[in-house]
Amino acid sequence: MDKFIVVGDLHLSNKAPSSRTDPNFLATCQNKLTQILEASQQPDITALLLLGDLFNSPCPSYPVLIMFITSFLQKVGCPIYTIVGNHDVFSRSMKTMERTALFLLQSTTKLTVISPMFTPYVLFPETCIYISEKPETDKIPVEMVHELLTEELEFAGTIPASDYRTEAEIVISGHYHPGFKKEVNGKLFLNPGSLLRTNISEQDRQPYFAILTPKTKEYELIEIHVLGESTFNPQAANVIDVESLRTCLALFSREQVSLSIESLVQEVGLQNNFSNQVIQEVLKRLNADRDQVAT
Ligand SMILES: [Mn+2]
Repeated sequence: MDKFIVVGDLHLSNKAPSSRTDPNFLATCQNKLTQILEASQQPDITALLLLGDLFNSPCPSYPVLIMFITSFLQKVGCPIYTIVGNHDVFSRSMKTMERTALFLLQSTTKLTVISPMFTPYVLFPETCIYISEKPETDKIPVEMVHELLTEELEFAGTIPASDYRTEAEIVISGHYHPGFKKEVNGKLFLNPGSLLRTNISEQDRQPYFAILTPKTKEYELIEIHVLGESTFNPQAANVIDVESLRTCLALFSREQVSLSIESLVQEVGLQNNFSNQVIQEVLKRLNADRDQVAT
């Protein structure tokens, strides 16, 4: 029977978010991946599904890439599939895909990116996994999506599971870091939550990954071992999250955009749960740059 390991956003990086105190954040990332790797070695696991945002930026540093390839991609025995998250490409544009680490990995490792550009869908003995096309099949359709799907309407921009139109029997989603699970008219919605806690607001959240059996719609949430609350610095709640700021700037700075930069920054800030303080600081710095160019 098909059995998948389902993992939420990874956000791998060698720089710890400023609210975290990990002495070696890359080692923290590797520790989490090792727990996934060990679970994937169970004999009945058919595939490993990653729900996007593999890295914190479209082009992570080489130490991050090397760790991910040698400690994880090369060691996992089953097929690995992912979808494109908003952190995986620049300006949310698939046109920038060729400049990203995801493109490098799907060209050189066993990682397969399920996307209309590359692989419309994948067939397993009982299950098909797809992202945006309805495959001609009688298998159990499982949709992978990187959208702000939530149990109920949480804030502007979130999509309650009951409003989501899909042909799938099971929708597994990333992007919304707290995660959720819900059944709507017999369809299962499952988001195991992000693997790494990147914001101090998440310090009390227990990260999980899931083992899903599509045929029975059964799943098990497995706890990821964490180091505890000492991982976070409570003082950091009152300071600007420098890493979020860098990420927010990096996602836009290389692209030509025709819309107002203010509205785009607001949007990316909201979508990524950046604090208002970070958003305002990004706008201030962008305006300062603009003033400098003008003078
Ligand atoms: Mn994310």
